[in-house]
Amino acid sequence: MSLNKYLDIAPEAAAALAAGKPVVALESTIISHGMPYPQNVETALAVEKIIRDNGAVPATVAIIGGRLKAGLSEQEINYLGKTGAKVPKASRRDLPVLVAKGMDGATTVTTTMMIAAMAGISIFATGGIGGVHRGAEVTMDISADLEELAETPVMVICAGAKSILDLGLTLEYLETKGVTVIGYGTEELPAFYTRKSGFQVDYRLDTPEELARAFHVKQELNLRGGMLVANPIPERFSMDPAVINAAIDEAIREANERGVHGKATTPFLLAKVKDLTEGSSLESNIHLVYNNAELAAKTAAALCKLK
Ligand code: PSU
Ligand code: MN
Repeated sequence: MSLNKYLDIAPEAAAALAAGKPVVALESTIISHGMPYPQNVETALAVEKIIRDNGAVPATVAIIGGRLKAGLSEQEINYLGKTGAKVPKASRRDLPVLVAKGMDGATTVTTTMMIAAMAGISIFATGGIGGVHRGAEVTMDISADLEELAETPVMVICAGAKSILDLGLTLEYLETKGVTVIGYGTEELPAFYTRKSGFQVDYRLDTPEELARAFHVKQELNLRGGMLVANPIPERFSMDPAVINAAIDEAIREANERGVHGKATTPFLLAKVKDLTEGSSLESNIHLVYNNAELAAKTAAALCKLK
């Protein structure tokens, strides 16, 4: 089954979608650029298992050989993990050329939302989204993820955003674009490694059923765009804010010093923070993704019941 000549929906996901069963999309930048091998592959496979254990079918999204893939085989996940940062990070503007040239691409939140929507998948679990960078009033560095949330009908379940970004400006931008931001069990936007950021979200919802109902109403009202759910990292894996914030400040200082810009900025900052925290952040990163995968599977199941 294919709704688009460039799109391949994996058989398991296609069967689930055709039967009205829950499917959860996952991104691949987190595999190729977000974690080292082999933890990236182990995590990607473990996340798929968590989704299955919670009653949904996983569909990891990527571009392979110029094909838009909704659902990958274990070999394809292995390939993306081993090839790592040599797989080009693919945001919206990268898609046409990568596909035309038959290249690979690691999908960001933006392109994962796009491909999920093409495939008919409504729920997507990830770690953190891109946003408005600190200093954006000068650099204009604002992630395409925010525009995609405004346009594409997919619920993104994340652990908030890292304070490599300006979280206050990120929320302002989302408000301007009409994106509903929901805290899961919290009134505060979590900051990825920590449960708190000091910034309030629009709404607090407390169950997968409530999330599903809000998204369902958005669809029935024909409101375009997605919805952002910020699910705080479990307490026992959350980091000391002083440690993580010092690492982030240092990473931003180095990026400015070296003149890092454009699509390299986010990967540079993430890699630097990881180095500076000696991998203690990796464990947290892995567990917050697990936590989001579980919530996404339950929400996808609840959404199917409403249809
Ligand atoms: N933030 C994270 N981890 C990530 C990313 C962002 O904490 O892995 C990745 C996601 O794929 C996100 C992308 O969609 O980086 C945003 O990149 P940019 O800022 O260049 O739009
Ligand atoms: Mn950017």
